[in-house]
Amino acid sequence: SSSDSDGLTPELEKAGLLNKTKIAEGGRKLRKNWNPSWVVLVGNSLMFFKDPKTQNTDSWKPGNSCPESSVDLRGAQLQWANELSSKKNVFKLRTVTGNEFLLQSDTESVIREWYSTIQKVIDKLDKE
Ligand code: I3S
Repeated sequence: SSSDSDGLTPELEKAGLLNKTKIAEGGRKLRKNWNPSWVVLVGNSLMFFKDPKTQNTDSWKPGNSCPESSVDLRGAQLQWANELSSKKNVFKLRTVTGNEFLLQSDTESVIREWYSTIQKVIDKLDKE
């Protein structure tokens, strides 16, 4: 990890571009709207920023702006969800508040790494 373990600054675990759609909000189903998203895993939070390629500024950079949305991973659940989409390499993230997201990459190794990294954070939080 790139940050100092001072116990105050959350550690950057992972960042990268994934396709994302929110499919439920507080347990209520939403219409899919897939978009590329710059996903950043820091500490206990998964943060979604606008795709840098669709932006004309550096405002997506963590520190320069707020994320579009942020997910608390405590108590969250991950599962592979290829049956929920015609796209391949899809998993579902469900938060304790009943928000559900699908995350997808055309590259299997990329989505597998995201899955296992997020799962490790969830497991760590479960033990606290
Ligand atoms: O699971 P669905 O509802 O078939 O998901 C597809 C639709 O949401 C579609 O939008 P419209 O129904 O508004 O045209 C999206 O464009 C597709 O991407 C969704 O399916 P995939 O299989 O890509 O997740």
